[in-house]
This record gives sequence, structure tokens and C-alpha cells, in this order.
Amino acid sequence: MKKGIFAAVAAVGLAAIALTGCSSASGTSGAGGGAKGDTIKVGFSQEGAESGWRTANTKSLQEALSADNGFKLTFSDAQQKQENQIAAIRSFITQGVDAIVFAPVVETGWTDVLKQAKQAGIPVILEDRDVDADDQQYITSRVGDDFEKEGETACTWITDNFNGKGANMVVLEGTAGSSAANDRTTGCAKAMQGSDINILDQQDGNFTRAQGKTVMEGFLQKYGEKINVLFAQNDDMGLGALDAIKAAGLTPGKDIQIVTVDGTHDGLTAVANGEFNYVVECNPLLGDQVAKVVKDVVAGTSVDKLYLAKDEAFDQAAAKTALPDRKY
Ligand code: GYE
Repeated sequence: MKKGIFAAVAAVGLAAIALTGCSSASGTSGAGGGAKGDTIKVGFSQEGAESGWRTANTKSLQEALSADNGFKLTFSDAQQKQENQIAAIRSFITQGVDAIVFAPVVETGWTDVLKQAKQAGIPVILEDRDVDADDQQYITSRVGDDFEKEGETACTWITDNFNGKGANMVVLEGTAGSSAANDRTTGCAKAMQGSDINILDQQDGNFTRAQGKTVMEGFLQKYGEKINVLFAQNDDMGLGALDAIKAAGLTPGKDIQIVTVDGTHDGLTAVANGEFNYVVECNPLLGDQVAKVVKDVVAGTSVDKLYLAKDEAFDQAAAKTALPDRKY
């Protein structure tokens, strides 16, 4: 991991929650192991496998939470279903893992299972998406990206290029109820305030190529050539939309300009080719920072409540420069 990628954000009054029963060799209430030198048992509940971003994120965590690095990892893919994540976390609690790492598919509805983890003395570390304010009290730390800032950066590019022209925009939103989608929508709205850009439509494309394509087909049938600009809340939905736009006889990047979030290899390739116009990065390589937080927590060392990755943004020239070294 390159130095300086993460900025710890120490919120006032949000010092790391005191963890009891997690750092002793015998453990208490089912939280066994974890003393210095012991293998650390981690349960990781990943929310799905819907995008290129997610593939890179899963790989990064699996590599960092490896046996060589002192971990025994139990991995579970919830296929974007909250009930699967709740079941996985319950099973981690029963297994008596030392720590739970969790990428929540949506923001709300976790209170019961998070309370159970806390009662069992098992720390929960979020990676990627956030839970809502009520449930944050049960979380030891979060390692992720600043989704609101990403949405604001994306839509600032749109206002810089389209404000004052009476332009029409459509939005492919990420999974309904996810913090990634909610916060990108909030950030975008901030940037759009006071502009004359008209949002024709915004719909959930669930962060997948297939749904991005289907929803864009619907937009094109309804609004056709009226659409000037598309904000896709991830690369994959934007890439799916490319097919729909081409099939409608329009040229992506020209007839309809496209801004996305993630900055995967496929996304940056589309910017370099001129099919996307601008991509805001969301770094998925969170594994090393997560592994460090887990080790510190299990050892009883205090950690920050939030570690945010630094994200860049790419126009065509920047994408061409970045592509040869792109890791995901
Ligand atoms: O942007 C998208 C993925 O939660 C930040 O989820 C993540 C988002 C990412 O499916 O591609």
C-alpha cells in the first residue's frame, strides 16, 4: 500500500469504542483467540459481486487478511441481499471469531445483529459502505471512501460543462438504500444547486452493467435525443449504458456525455477512448488498512473511528496517463 493513501478522520467525541473481551488469549463470550502472535479469526461479510470495483475490493481484503499475514479468514458473499448478510454475521458470532469485517449492502436495519455482536464482545469493522447514524455506535471503525465528495466532484464537472445551456440530465443510481448511492446523490445535489440543469429522470441501476443497460434503454425510449448528459453512480452502470446508447444510434461521449464513479481499468479505458467524459475515483484497495485496524483492535490498541481513502478524478488526458499502472 502506498503511503499516504489514507487519512484518518478523528471525529470529536468518537474515540474508538472500548472493547472488552477481545484481546485476551482465552477470550470471553465467544470471542476466542487474538492474543499477540495468535492467528486472528476474522469473518468478512461482503455484500456482493456486482461490479469491477467489488471484485477488486474483495481481492484486496482476501489478500490482506491472509494466513501469511496471521489471519484465518471466513469469507461470505451475500449476493446483494441483506438477509444473507445478517445470517453470515450471526454465524460469525456463533463461530466466535475475533473480529467481524462487514460491507453493508444498505444503511439501515442492522441494529439487532450489531447488538448481538457487541454482546458477544466481537468488534465490528466496516469496510466500504456505512451504516446509518443510529447503528454507528456499534461500529468500532470504518475504512472506506467519501461518497458524498465523489458525487459532488462528478456533478461539479457536469455544472462546469453544462450550466447555462438548459441541458437535460439522467441519473443511474446505485443500489437503493446503500450509503454509496445515498451519499453520491446528496453530493451531486450540492453541486447542482443553483444551476439550470434539468434532471429528467433518476432510477436505480443496482450498480450492475445489466441493470445500467436496461434502465438506460428506458430513458432513451422515453426522452431520446433530449438527453445531454448521464451521471452513472458507478463505472459498470455507465458501461452498460454505452451499449444502450450505441444501439439507439447515438454516440456516447458526444451526443450524450457521461460521468461515472469508480475509476476501474474498464472505466478509465472508456474515458481514454472518449466514450466516457469524466470519471471520479473510488479506491477499492482497502485491504491493508482494514487488516491493520483489525490487528490493532484485537491487540487492544486504540484506532480511529474513520479512515478515508483519497480519491482522484480523471479526464481523458489523466486517464491515458493513469491506465498503464492501473491496479484494478
Ligand atoms: O462504487 C460500486 C459498487 O460501495 C463504493 O459499490 C461501493 C460501490 C462502488 O458496486 O461499483
